[in-house]
Formats: sequence, structure tokens, C-alpha cells
Amino acid sequence: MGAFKKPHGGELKYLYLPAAEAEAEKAKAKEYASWDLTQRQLCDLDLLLNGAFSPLEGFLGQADYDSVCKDMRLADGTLWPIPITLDVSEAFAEGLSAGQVIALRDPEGVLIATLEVGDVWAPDKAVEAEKVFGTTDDTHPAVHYLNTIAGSHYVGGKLRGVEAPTHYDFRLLRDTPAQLRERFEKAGWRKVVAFQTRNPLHRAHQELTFRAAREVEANLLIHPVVGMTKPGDIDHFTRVRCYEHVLEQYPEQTTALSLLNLAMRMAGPREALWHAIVRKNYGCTHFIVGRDHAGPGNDRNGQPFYGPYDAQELFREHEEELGITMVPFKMMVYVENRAEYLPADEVAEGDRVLDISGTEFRRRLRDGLEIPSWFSYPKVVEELRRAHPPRHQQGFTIFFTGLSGSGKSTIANALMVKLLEDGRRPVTLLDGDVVRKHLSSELTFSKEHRDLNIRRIGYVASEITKNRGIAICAPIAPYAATRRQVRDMIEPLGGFFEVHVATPIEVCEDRDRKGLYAKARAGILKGFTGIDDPYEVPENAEIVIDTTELTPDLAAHRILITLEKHGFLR
Ligand code: PPS
Repeated sequence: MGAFKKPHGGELKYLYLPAAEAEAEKAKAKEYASWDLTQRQLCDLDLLLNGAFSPLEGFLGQADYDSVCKDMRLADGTLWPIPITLDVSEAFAEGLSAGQVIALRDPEGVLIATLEVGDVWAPDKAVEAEKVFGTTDDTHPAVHYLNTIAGSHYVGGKLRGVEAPTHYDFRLLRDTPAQLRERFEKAGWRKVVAFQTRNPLHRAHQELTFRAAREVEANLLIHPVVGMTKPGDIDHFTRVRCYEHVLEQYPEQTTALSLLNLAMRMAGPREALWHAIVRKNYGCTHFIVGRDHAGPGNDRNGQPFYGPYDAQELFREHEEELGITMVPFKMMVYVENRAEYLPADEVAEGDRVLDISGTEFRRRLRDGLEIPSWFSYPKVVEELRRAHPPRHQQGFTIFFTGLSGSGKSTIANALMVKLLEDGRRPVTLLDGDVVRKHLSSELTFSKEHRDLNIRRIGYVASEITKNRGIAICAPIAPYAATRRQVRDMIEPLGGFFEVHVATPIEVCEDRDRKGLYAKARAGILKGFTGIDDPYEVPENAEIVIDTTELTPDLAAHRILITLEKHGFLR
């Protein structure tokens, strides 16, 4: 008799301490140096501790990190495609030494785990970007994250789990790998095909996943990512409500839904392997890989970062070692004359194929246009419409940037008055000077403080935008990366328009309303933007205005026209 091959994955590294030891660790941790985890780190830690990232037992040390970046393998040769690192600030790293234990806390200060410090090092981020993501172009979300959000140092070390991160939402849909394996065992599911997604599901996805499962005679796990996805994606609350509606479309007892608290990197082919390893840990035997799996979109020249089937190819090369079988995704299209979905390669000549692209779907949602029932389920569309009202009901931010004296405040004021006259949304003006008085009075004009100032403005504007109001911001905001952070914060919540007030410095200096340029030239005022402090000219501003040529009234009018053109006013 052949050896019995046990389904549902290999050994799991469950890193939580038993209850009594966890209590003791909690008491000791009061003395430890503490690191407040970022959202991404909290996701990584969650999956490290619950075994989803088995065989990892902690954040990578330097030898593993180098080897993962270079060869997609841990130092011992085990296949592992994505570096899972704990990034910290230089100041925090400086205080650490090998063997020391540190406390890892969530944003509320709850102790999640302790880490025994192994290596502390400053990674070469350009090398990491090139090796792992195949590019140093920071239009790639993970490269952007690495360069501008992640700390400068990494800390590797083994973890001891104390308390699982709390999730208040959709609790019944969250499972650890052990729980999901047990569910499969209990249900008698010997083969399970997992479907990874970060988007709402429509009919084509339902058809595709159902067919995939039928083809390999497996049950189906819808396993959407609810940790961090691509900036700009539909929020997970809305998506999960949609998934629950779609679940009703499968025959009973064939399909399960479970949420995965993963922080995606959008690393295409490498990410596909990572996703597969995680799904194997969750007890799945098969994994669906489609076109452009975990694709980050296009680079700054409009070219895709990865080929559409690179992920499938890389998977195929490592399929045996991965120990989970790929089910390649077949494009499903709707054939109108047959009133059914078919794989694109089964469409006959003369068939009428209907399609709505992702972009077209978003446009219809945005403009409140009809979405046909062959495309999606009415309940799904209803959820999406509720969460994403048409643009004329969404909030937006107008973010002015430009030199002192360029005319930002004057145009911002004119614009505010015109929007108040329109009267359909509340308006808040966050002018540079006013913010510095009320919100940032303790800040200087150092780079750190300017960035902090802009992030504060961005935060307030994002809240206003989320709640469907209008925020007009008018700081200098001299640094491109910080402006980009603000954009990323706001764009998923509503409109974001960067207005570069590009009045030449000679004109600003000539005006010198506050006499600051004179003081700066005389060396009395140090670090003045444009004189002895940098201003990084925006490359992608939605609107560029030079007030030498345009009155504030006309400038404000131009902005209103742009808003109208994009559907935010009507
Ligand atoms: S920043 O860089 O975005 O945080 O600057 P901001 O908050 O917009 O503040 C700019 C206003 O502060 C005055 N001021 C200076 N500006 C630039 N550099 C230095 N060193 C400086 N010191 C004071 C100046 O009046 C700016 O106002 P505006 O409205 O831009 O003229």
C-alpha cells in the first residue's frame, strides 16, 4: 500500500506562548524597550504568530534577508520569496543589542509579542527593491513604501506571541491556519482550491472559481485579503459584505469564505509564490493564479512591471517544491447569445461577447450609471453604490503647493468663497499660516517638522474628504514624497487635486508681502524655501497656475472648471 499523503499542509509554527507563560512575559515586558507596530508590521506579525508564514519563526535576520532578496530562499535553502522584516527608526535601532528582548505593541499599546533581538542592520533598500520587486521605480507601491514609509533599519529575531491582535470586525470569518485546517477536516474536504482576491467579486469570478473547483474536483475557499492591499482599492468592509452575497451563489456546502489579514506587496510573480505558501499553511491543496497576479499596475513610463503570465510561469517552475498545485486562471467572458459565461478560448465564431472592464465598471459606479445584471449581482452593486456614491456626492481635497508669496492663500480664499456660494458641501480652509497657528504652533521649518506639518494637514483633510466635505489646503509643502503620502491618504476616500502655484520665485520675491524674502537674503531668516531651503517642483499636479498671468478670480474659476469636468460639481 502506498504511503498515505496527508492533506492540509505541513507542520505549522504556532508562535503563541501558553497562557501562563504569556502572563509572565507580559509582566516582564514592562521593563523592555517597546516598539509601536505599524499597520503593515501588525499584519505581518499576526500571520507570523498564527503560523500562516510557517516555517518562519520571527522577523528575518540578515543572512535570511540577504538570501531571500537574492535567491528567494532562506539561508537554509527553504523557498521563501518575500522578505518579512521589522523596520524601525535609526534612533530605536541604535539602542538595541543582540540578545536583548523588546516588546512589540499595537497602536493602543497592547503587547502582542516579544522579540529576541538577533541582527540589527541598515539594509540597502535600492538592492532590496531591485531584487525583490525587479525595479527601483517608486510608482511601484512596495518600492514607494520601502523608500518613504519603512524605517531605515531592520531588526531580526525570534518571536514569542503573547496576545493575538484584536479584530473587531467579521470575527466569525477570521481563522488561524489550524482552525481552517480543522474546518476542512471536519467537513471532509480533502481537496481545497483557494482563490485570492483584493477586489469585489462579480459573476465572472463566481463562474471562474466554481469551474476551477469542479475541474480539480475540489471544494473552494474564497480567501480575500483584508489586511493591506493596493492603495486606492475598495475598503475591506464593503468587499466582505459583497463576498457574503456572492457566497449565496455557490451550491451549499461546497464553498467557504475566510478572511486573510495579509499585507500585500503587489510583488507579482514572487507574491504569487508567497500567497501559495500561505494558502498551503491554511490547508489548501490548490491555488488559482490568474492573469497579472498581485500586479502593481504600470511603471512611470506606462509599462507593466511584470508580464501578465510571469506569475504562472514562476509558479510552474517551483510547483513541486511548493507542494500546492496551481490552477491557472482562465479568462471568463459573457456570451450574450448563449446567455452564459465561458472561458475566452471556448468562444465560437459569431458569438457575441460582452465585457465591462474594471475601469468602465468604476466609471459607471462613479457616474451613477446602470450596471447590467449579467455583469454583477444586484446586491453586490447595491453595496458598492452605497460605499461609493457618484462623484458629485463625494468629498474632495484641493491641495495647493508653492513658494511663499506665490498666491496660494489668495486663490484658496477665492475658491473657498465660490464653493460656499455653491453651498452643497461644507468647506474647510487649512491655510499654511493658519495651520501653523492652530495645529502646528510648536513646529519649526526643519525638514522633519515641515513633513510633520504636512502630514497633519493631510490627516485632517483626509477626514474631511472621507466625510464628504471639501478641504482646501494651502501650505508650501516643499517635499514631493510627503505630498505623495498625503495624496495616497486621501485618494481612496474621495477627490484629490494638487494645484501647483508655480509663480516664479523672482515674482514672489518682488512681491515680498511679509518682508520675509528680504530677511532671508540678508541672512536673518535661515532655511527659507526657495532661497536656502529646497522646493521640489511637482511633476504630476492636476493644475498648474502662474499668478503672474492669472488673477485669483480666474485661477479659482479654472479649478472649479476642473472639478466640474471630473464630476465633483454639477
Ligand atoms: S511648510 O514648509 O509647508 O511646512 O510651510 P507652511 O506651513 O506652509 O508655512 C509657510 C509660511 O511660514 C512663513 N515662514 C516660512 N516659509 C518658508 N520657509 C521658512 N523658513 C519660513 N519661516 C516662516 C511664510 O510666511 C509662509 O507663508 P506663505 O503663506 O507660504 O507665504
